[in-house]
Amino acid sequence: MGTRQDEQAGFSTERPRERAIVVGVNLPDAWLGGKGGACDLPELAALADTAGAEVVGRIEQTRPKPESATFLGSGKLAELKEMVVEREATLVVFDNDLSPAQGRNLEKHLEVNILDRTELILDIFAKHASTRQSRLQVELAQLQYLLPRLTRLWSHLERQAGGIGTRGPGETQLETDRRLLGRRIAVLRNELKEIESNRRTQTASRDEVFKAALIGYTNAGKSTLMNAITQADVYVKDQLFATLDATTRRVDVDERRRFLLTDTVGFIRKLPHHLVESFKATLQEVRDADLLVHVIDASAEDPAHQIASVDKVLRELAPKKAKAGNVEPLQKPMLMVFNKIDLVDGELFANRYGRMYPGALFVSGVDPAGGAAVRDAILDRRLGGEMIRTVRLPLAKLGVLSSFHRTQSVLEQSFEGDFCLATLRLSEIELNRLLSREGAELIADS
Ligand SMILES: Nc1nc2c(ncn2[C@@H]2O[C@H](COP(=O)(O)OP(=O)(O)OP(=O)(O)O)[C@@H](O)[C@H]2O)c(=O)[nH]1
Ligand SMILES: [Mg+2]
Repeated sequence: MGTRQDEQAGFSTERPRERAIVVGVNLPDAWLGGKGGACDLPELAALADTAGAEVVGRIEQTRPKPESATFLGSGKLAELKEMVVEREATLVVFDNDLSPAQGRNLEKHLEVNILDRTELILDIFAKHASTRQSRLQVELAQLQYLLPRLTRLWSHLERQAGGIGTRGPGETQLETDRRLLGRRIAVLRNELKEIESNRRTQTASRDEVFKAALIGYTNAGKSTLMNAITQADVYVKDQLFATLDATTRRVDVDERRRFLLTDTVGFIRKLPHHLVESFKATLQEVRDADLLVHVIDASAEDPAHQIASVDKVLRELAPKKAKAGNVEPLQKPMLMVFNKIDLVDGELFANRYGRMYPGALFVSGVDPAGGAAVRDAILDRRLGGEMIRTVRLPLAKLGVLSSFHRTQSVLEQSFEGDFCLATLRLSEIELNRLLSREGAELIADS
């Protein structure tokens, strides 16, 4: 694949595309403490396509648990082998994470490269990283992922140098041992720390300015909205993880109506943990934001599923102060923006999701009016201000909290006799409504 610079300059540096078969095993949700769940082959195919492969086949299986040696059962494995030969596949990609041994066994049996979802995503990140910071972050994530898998990597690279999944750390690391890898990891961490502290010094002066960050599932249209609102020239493309670096621009309507807007890396279902860890510096912009603008692709097959995936990544970003196992989302005001509304029946969609997400916007980022609506809503939030308050609510009124739950605005909740104590993120209007109409009582000191 050519780089984006090549692409923008009109060069073509394409090498023959790998021919990939995508494979997924649906497991019960609870398998291995929540690591199971249904697979998503259309999304995996989109990832493979973004990585530069041509998808030539799909295989899906439902099992109570994976086969320990080969993940797939023997019947499906035989079917896969046949498909590999028949369609001249050069690569098999699994939606599930494989253990090093499973990967090795599958490679031996199928005689093609095997990648799992994590490796594929890491590969796309490696290909899209264009700044020093994002390159270091990707390398760090790759090394951490590869460290326990070194033996498999050896055989993997002996067979095919330069294919998908072999980009990145490259041959030099191959010749090193674990100790050297460990040292490289430490060096990368230090360099990233330095970049981060420089960024902090540079942005310290921006501290009093209101900051909004565009977040959301990959390909939802964050960069499109960024460009519409700020006239920035951020890279927009119909592919996954087009954006890896945070871009911040000032929006200045007048003295009072001004804020900083940041566009950042997209999230995805099962975003590899190592990536979230290494991208903490980039994602610091999200943590620093006063307002999260959550962009959702209204034309996605299941927007609610994407919202849930984004919330899950946000929980990983939340400060670790809380008790173990705590799953609080990042405690920030959030503006929900359903984008690409031009691709769906807008009225029907807004009716349905407007009820679930009060205060949400329904826009099209490719229409200038869409950008203006989001900009004005950010300004409204900035000037209107949300607050965090604790209320005591009769149990019989618990239902009124459902809309707060849906927008991740219930920050804490506990029960006391016939009452519920809820710490909510809400506007003055919502608070007044709870107090005057729902029999809620404001708890002092909150
Ligand atoms: N029809 C339509 N297409 C849109 C809209 N907004 C964005 N797109 C298209 O959707 C694709 C993805 O847009 P991006 O702005 O790159 O999405 P992103 O959220 O920044 O994606 P990543 O950076 O890859 O995570 C592009 O092809 C856009 O042209 C919209 O409102 N309507
Ligand atoms: Mg983007």
